[in-house]
Amino acid sequence: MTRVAVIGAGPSGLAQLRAFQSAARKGAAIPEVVCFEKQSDWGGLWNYTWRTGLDEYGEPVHGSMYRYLWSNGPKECLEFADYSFEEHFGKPIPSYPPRAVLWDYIKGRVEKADVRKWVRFNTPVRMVRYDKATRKFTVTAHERTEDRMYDEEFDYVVVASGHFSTPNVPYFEGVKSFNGRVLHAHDFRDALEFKGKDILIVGRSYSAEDIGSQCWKYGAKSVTTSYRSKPMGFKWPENFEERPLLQRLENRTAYFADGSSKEVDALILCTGYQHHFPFLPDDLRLKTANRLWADHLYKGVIFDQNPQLFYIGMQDQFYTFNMFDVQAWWARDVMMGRIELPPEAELKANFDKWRAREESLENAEQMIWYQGDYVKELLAETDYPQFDIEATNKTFMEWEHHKMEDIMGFRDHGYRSLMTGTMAPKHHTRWVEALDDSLETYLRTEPAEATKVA
Ligand code: FAD
Ligand code: NA7
Repeated sequence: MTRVAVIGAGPSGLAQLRAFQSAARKGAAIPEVVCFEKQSDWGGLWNYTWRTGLDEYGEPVHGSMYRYLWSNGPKECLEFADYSFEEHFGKPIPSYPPRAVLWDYIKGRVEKADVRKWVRFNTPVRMVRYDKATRKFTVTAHERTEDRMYDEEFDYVVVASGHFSTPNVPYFEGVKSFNGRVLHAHDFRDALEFKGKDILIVGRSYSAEDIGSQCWKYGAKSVTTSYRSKPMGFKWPENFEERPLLQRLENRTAYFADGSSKEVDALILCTGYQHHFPFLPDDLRLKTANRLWADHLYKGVIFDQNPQLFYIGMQDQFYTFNMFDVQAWWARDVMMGRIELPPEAELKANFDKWRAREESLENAEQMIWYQGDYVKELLAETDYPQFDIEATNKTFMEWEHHKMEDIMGFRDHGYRSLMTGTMAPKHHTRWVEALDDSLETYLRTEPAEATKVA
């Protein structure tokens, strides 16, 4: 029997499990699927952990998510086409759910699909090898609760281990003797730690924007962000500012490229992540920067040096959950022989076309249409439920517009579901005032006393 190994049970790996289960439900004979997950539960980054550094088994902690995180884009743009928010929650909910609500939604679909039995938890993959003669992979896995390592053979491997977990940590002069706290976004957990403090953030992307906004919301005295390329350019509140790149630190003073300086209590490096696959040898390992068209992936999914190896969710992301789904459905159909791969030259030409267009992109709007078009290309080739990509793009445009209008208020907006047509209700509490991010509080239709935690 054909065997498929899926590495990781985050949104990407779960998309792969659901893709196979959906084919089975429609009567197809599917391969045996084994999913290896190093954490004790599924959901990937959405499964919050308080741990940082190493976990209880000495493994690097995967989680980069923090408390009070609310979706940074409208839920309408990531909604599964085969499992709506309304189906899961039994009612329409507002557009920017906190982490726990999204985790619940992700879990709901795979619980319904009954695929937990395919997942081996607490089991990091240590190594994958490919044998050219047998055309099989050997996966070495480590079951941590019994501390047992074993090998198994597979015909296909799907890498869905995420790429926002291993931090990129640049060096800044003087950081060794800085007299405050220094951390990377990966280890950030609770904004209340920075209440009353002057914080400095390096970076200008999602983590910088969101961790900065969080710290501000939870009472930081001031937030200074420092950019390498260009400012984020939002209309920040009074005690929130952007400065050019940090040059050096001396005791508690930070010096910037424009010659200015500021006393700060903490330095949070929001400097991105590395695609890091310590369990893959040279001939199977994806090496790419975080970009919309990743290197070495035909159709954004198949490894260019081995068509039995797939990578899901390795792009930089505007689209997330439903893009992973479309990729997983597509990969499934290749593995099941439903999609016949075109000759290599054609795949290469397709790759070059997307790469050339990627290199011409100038702004977020173009990037969103680009990723939308990519999703559309794969969607047309599978039986994943069709959904309106143009309308999704337009929702992203509204989101961008709302952010430019009011960076601390954009999450108060609601959007129409592209899957059910229902308009999202307004949340009972403005985001800046909603300090309790629990699922129970979010799903209430009225504000409650419990919205105050600090
Ligand atoms: P992950 O969620 O990272 O899951 C990968 C899984 O693989 C994990 O469970 C991990 O334990 C497992 N794994 C890793 N290595 C191994 C191994 N060797 N063996 C076995 N298992 C392994 N997206 C949005 O749409 N909206 C948001 O608001 C949003 N906010 C974000 C906030 C933060 C701080 C970060 C870091 C990302 C955010 N994202 C957001 C993007 C996020 O990447 C996706 O939503 C999604 O989690 C990606 O899914 P994934 O399955 O590809 O990766
Ligand atoms: P991103 O989106 O990869 O952004 C990384 C940021 O780090 C970006 O602004 C970079 O600056 C900056 N960076 C990287 N190296 C340096 C150095 N050496 N000096 C200064 N600045 C640097 O990562 P994020 O963590 O923000 O977002 C990842 C995901 O988490 C995302 O999908 C969200 O949904 C949540 P640049 O822009 O190149 O000038």
